[in-house]
Amino acid sequence: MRRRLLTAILGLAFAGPAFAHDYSAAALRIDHPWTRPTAAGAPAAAGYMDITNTGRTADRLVSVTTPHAARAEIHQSSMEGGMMRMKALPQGVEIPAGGKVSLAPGGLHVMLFAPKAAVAPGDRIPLTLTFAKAGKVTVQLAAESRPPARPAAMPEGHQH
Ligand SMILES: [Cu+2]
Repeated sequence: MRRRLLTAILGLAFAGPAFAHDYSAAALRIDHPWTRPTAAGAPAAAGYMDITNTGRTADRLVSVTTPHAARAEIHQSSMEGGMMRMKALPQGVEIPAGGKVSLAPGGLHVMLFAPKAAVAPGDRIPLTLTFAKAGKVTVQLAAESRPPARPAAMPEGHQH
């Protein structure tokens, strides 16, 4: 009972949509994971964040899971012949020693297929990241309405 109350209070404290939030796992820091609001029945959504490795050895983001979607994958978007394309990265993404990897619109991202519910601004979606060395860390994607990085680029969620 007491635990439930504490959880509720913490939930309120972190409810602000623009609240900067970060997580750490071993030598890794994960800054401000976010996603865009999505309508009910949307085929896909994308998740973004910065991952910094403060350690002396490289790590690797090997997989992602979420109870919010039927399936989650690590993707890379790129321009090919003037078209935005994306592919899954089954080997994941290396996080170099002392380096930072940004998952951002138009580049690397987490793809969430068949989201199970609509997402409104301010909502939080749990996402578990599995790293080769740092292990598992569950972050909350904050739903924020942000303009696309490039006006000509379609949001990742609309390309599947
Ligand atoms: Cu994608």
